[in-house]
Amino acid sequence: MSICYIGLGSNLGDSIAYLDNAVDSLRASQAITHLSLSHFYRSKPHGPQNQPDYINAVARFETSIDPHALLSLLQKIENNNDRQRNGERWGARTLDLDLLLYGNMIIDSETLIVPHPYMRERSFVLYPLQELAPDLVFPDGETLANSISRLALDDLELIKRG
Ligand code: A4P
Ligand code: MG
Repeated sequence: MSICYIGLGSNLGDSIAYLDNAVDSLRASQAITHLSLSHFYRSKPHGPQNQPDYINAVARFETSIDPHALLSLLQKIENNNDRQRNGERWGARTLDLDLLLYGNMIIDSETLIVPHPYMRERSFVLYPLQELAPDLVFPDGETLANSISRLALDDLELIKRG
């Protein structure tokens, strides 16, 4: 069993419903156990600005499938939630599932880079991650507390749900 963290994001359609759907699919998967979920946050798009605000969250779970099989599962869930790939990098999307961390592994293959290369620059990743794992240490030895201290909370807005 490995402990994994994924980032969930959406900025098209009913974003909260897409994130809820993704979590339901993960919980229903035989390959995944012990899932816990951060709060949802709203933020301005990083990258191209001509797109709607994002809703983001982070999930932690345990799995015994290998990282590339997990990536395939995440992409299947994206596709089942109306994800269209139009080739534009960092463009608007109904659902984006990024594999942030897989245990303590460092992976650099053609289809998968772990830890996710931009995660430490993104407040919409690190703040929800901190809710789930305040004492987390990255595979290179840096603590989450240290990387988060370099980041501004900037425009991150906690979403209150009923
Ligand atoms: N890939 C490599 N490593 C990974 C990984 N660790 N997790 C490959 C997931 N995928 C990984 O991804 C393109 C390819 O990356 C995949 O085929 C996979 O083999 P994609 O999801 O098709 O395309 P993308 O998401 O547009 O590209 P990318 O570079 O993954 O973008 P990001 O990093 O996902 O950024 N602003 C806010 N506020 N909130 C956001 O969530 N997200 C993005 C997208 C930009 N700005 C944002 C947000
Ligand atoms: Mg992505």
